[in-house]
Amino acid sequence: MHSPHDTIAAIATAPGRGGVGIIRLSGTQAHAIAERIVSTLPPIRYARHVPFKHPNTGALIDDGLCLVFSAPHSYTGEDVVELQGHGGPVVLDHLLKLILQQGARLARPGEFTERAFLNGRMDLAQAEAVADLIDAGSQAAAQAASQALQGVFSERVHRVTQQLIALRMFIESALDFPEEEIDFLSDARLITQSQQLVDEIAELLSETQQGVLLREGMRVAIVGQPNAGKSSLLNQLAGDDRAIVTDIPGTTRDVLRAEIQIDGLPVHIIDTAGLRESDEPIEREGIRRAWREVEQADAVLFLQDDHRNNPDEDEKIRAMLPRKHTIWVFNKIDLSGRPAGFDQEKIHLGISAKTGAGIKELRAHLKEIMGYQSTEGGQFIARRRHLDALLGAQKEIISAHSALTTQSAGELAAESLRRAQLALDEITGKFTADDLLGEIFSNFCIGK
Ligand SMILES: Nc1nc2c(ncn2[C@@H]2O[C@H](COP(=O)(O)OP(=O)(O)OP(=O)(O)O)[C@@H](O)[C@H]2O)c(=O)[nH]1
Ligand SMILES: [Mg+2]
Repeated sequence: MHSPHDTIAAIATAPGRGGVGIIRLSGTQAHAIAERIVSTLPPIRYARHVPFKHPNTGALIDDGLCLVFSAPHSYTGEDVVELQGHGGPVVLDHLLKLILQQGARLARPGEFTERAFLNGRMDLAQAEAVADLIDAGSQAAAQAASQALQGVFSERVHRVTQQLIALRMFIESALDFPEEEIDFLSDARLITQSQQLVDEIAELLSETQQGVLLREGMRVAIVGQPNAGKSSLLNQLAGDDRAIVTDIPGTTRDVLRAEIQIDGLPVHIIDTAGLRESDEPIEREGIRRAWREVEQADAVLFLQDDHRNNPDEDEKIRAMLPRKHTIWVFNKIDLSGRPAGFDQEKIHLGISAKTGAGIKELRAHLKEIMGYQSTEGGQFIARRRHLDALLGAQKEIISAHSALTTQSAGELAAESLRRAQLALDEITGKFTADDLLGEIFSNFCIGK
């Protein structure tokens, strides 16, 4: 078993060749082990250029900067050393091997950050933001991850928690005086506080939803009859010849994906096999997969050929589509003459996957249906896990509010608030199961 007291080491820079390669050590033995490699450690927090030598033979392996940090003032909160040498895989591996021979253990993925969390250097939401910053797929996502890392999200959760505790204490003190309980509980201040809490959690939820969107993006499936122009639309949106386009119906058999960005929001566009009756096994499998994508999508583009249409078939497909965000898109308007963009009722959208007409409106609409606002500076990144915890807390807060307002049931309200608090604590990791922690950190890269 790995002990939290082991000294751990890993190459912190990306694998492959690079100008600089960094090895990081953390733990009680970090200073002693590094000293055997660099002979004399530089003073704490001073960069010094030193030779890196074999501890037994004294042979020169590399040279570079050595940086020393002392607990608790380091990333992990432990003694830390960074050796910054040349970024070649052979030399870094050699150095790492020597460090491991001196008693360090190879760090697991995310173990440095896990230690930072366990040592109270950051809370769980901030630790997750470290990974999200590294994995960010767009500038907007990176910016939002950086906000969460600074603690913007945690601070918001903390504020709601404080409000919740204040309300809970108010109610619990009322319960201690049963003869006055009813008066206490109908106190206008109490109701106002409880209402504020309901509003506050709703606001936090909607900001968190935006944060999850920025991290995960939105899934948009394109479906329709063969030859409607689905693959052409994928190519048009991706700005690339991603999918094969021919005038043969049934060209696309498999599911194809392209990732695009709309104002920094990642959008996964999914092209599918044309929907029709078919006896051909490969095509049937493609159609089955198309329906699976429809189920998982956040929005569906139901594409119809506006030039050579086949309304009966389209009607059959329409009847099977889910009610969720389905956009009726009429393609090939360069042939049919329909105007580009939405009609008056904002139900039918005319586009041409060939000329690009109407595509701007389509992009704007996708952004709109996800409720995504791109300009907010304070937006933080978030995960589905956070959203689930907030939804759980919201449910409890709403039942507490109704217990207070409609039944004057203080005990019920207090119990709901207690459960809401536990749900909120899961976000920052004050109260989180070990296996969840393991799952979160194992998704990090090694060396972070
Ligand atoms: N004029 C015109 N032709 C288009 C447009 N979009 C697609 N086409 C043509 O329509 C034919 C079918 O296009 P695809 O993109 O392959 O259609 P699909 O829906 O992917 O077809 P399957 O994969 O067979 O289901 C091709 O010949 C395209 O060039 C358009 O907006 N205008
Ligand atoms: Mg196709």
